[in-house]
Amino acid sequence: MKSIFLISIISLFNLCSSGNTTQAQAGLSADGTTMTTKFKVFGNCGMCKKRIEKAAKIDGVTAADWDVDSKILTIIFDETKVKPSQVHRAVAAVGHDTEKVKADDAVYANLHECCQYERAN
Ligand SMILES: [Cu+2]
Repeated sequence: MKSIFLISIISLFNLCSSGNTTQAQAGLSADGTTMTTKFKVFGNCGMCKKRIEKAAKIDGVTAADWDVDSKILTIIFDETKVKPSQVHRAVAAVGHDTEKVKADDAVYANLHECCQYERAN
């Protein structure tokens, strides 16, 4: 009975320590090329979410998730293949301003009415 108790304590400890390791390495995979980054992309709705995520998935981007409430786009990408600045440009190209790249006015004007988010100017 005592050994079972000991084993469960040990496995509990292992669980905790593996959790800490994962946290310490956040953003960098074991091979050292996959990175995670987040940046703001302006938009309004679920249609924007689909458009933004589709545009963000350029070559080298393995995952893209845009949050409607926070307007934060999270991308997982291979840093040997693509730079975040390219993703900013790709998202702006479909009409959505990012925190670094502004979309073309004509492309913005072509967005669905409900997708025309408020712009600073
Ligand atoms: Cu929309």
